Amino acid sequence: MTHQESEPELKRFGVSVPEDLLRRFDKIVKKRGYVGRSEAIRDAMRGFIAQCEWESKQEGRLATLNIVYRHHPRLMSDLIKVQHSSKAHVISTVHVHLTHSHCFEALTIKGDRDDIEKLANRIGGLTGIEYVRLFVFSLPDDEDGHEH
Ligand code: NI
Repeated sequence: MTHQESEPELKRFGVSVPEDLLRRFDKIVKKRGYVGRSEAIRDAMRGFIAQCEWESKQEGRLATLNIVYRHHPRLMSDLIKVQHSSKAHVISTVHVHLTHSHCFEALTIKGDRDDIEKLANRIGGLTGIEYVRLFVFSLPDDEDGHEH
């Protein structure tokens, strides 16, 4: 019986890279103690693939949106309206009264990527918002809560 993690068949391929890039790569290969370039390239490819797959995934996204604004009753009411009408869910809000006139908020948002981006853009477009920064994470499949 072979173990499921038995050696997969290896394919060889040629790669052309600038000398400087190879030199910098080799330095890291040595520093990190890889057996050789091949092992380091396999590792880099796995990381690259995982990143690309996560980036293209639409569902199960978690994001933080940081905003700074000059508080005003009109803006406060707009902020609430926009959040209530969004398909993405704001699951927590941390509010900090920054100065006499300014507030900082960190919103944690869950939803599909497009819905999160739409919400961030709508908030960013409100009059009185002075700073917006969105950071989107991907959730690993096993923590998605549902399967497809
Ligand atoms: Ni405030």
